[in-house]
Amino acid sequence: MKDKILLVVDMLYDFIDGSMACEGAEDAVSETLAYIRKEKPFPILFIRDHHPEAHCSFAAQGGPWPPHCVQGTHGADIHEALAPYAEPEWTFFKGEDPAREQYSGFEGRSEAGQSLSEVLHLLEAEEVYVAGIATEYCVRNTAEDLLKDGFRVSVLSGCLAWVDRKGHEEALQAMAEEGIRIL
Ligand code: VGL
Ligand code: ZN
Repeated sequence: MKDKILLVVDMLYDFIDGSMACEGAEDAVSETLAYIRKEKPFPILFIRDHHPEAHCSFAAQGGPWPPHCVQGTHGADIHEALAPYAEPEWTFFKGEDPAREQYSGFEGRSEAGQSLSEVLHLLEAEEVYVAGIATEYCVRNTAEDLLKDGFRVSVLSGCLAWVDRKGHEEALQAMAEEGIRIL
């Protein structure tokens, strides 16, 4: 049987206990770790929000968010429980252009310059399991792009955290209607 491919979206300190701490984040990390130990997915791909200091999404530049996931800071790091699973060839950085908001992991690039779509096609992926933060933003945008790119998408609802609970529930509902499996 083919291995399960897991995509872990933005499980970074600023979204867990930092400037944009999301509701449910600690549980999302421990549930993701439990999923990894139980299901042994392979490979595990990671998305990392990775902003320059004066990014357009920050309030000082007129954006909606406090500064977060600034390149080179602790807040931009993957949670230490998950970091050992992150391989450079399967880690995609997004939000590096100071002038563009990028919620979808599809806009990210690995160190070697590959996109998530490129790597998933090379892996001959059919289905992708998704865990991450925040449900309403990066998780939803990434899951929708996966679906548009032809993959079956299963979102692990126990492995999510959110900015706003109502927004989280609405996003789950919308994804389900679009054909994304909510597990
Ligand atoms: C995200 C807000 C700002 C996300 C990233 O990854 O969901 N949300 N930057
Ligand atoms: Zn961001």
